[in-house]
Amino acid sequence: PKEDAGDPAVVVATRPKTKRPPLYKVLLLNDDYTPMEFVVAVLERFFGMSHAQAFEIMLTVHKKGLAVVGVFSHEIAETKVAQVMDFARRHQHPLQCTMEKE
Ligand code: NFA
Repeated sequence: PKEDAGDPAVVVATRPKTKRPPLYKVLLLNDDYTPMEFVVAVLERFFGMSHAQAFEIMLTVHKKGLAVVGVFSHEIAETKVAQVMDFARRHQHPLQCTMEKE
């Protein structure tokens, strides 16, 4: 059988690898204590949502337990999570925000 190991006559076709970076979903989790208006404010402030959009997503989190609030590069997702967690902590609300690889 013909082998290509080191055979200078064999050329293997290659394609340039355009490896896209992995994306991360940022998730907001429901809890019993964080006020609805606070969650809406978070979604407006850190995720650029309109008030109507933010209210809709807040209700989804409230009813379903969680929702994806955005998809970002690893660095941006980490920043969003840190911003939300810090903002919630400063206001003494137990709101949780996490990220997971898409
Ligand atoms: N469940 C909270 C309440 O009834 C509202 C909430 C929504 C909290 C979304 C966290 C996330 N006050």
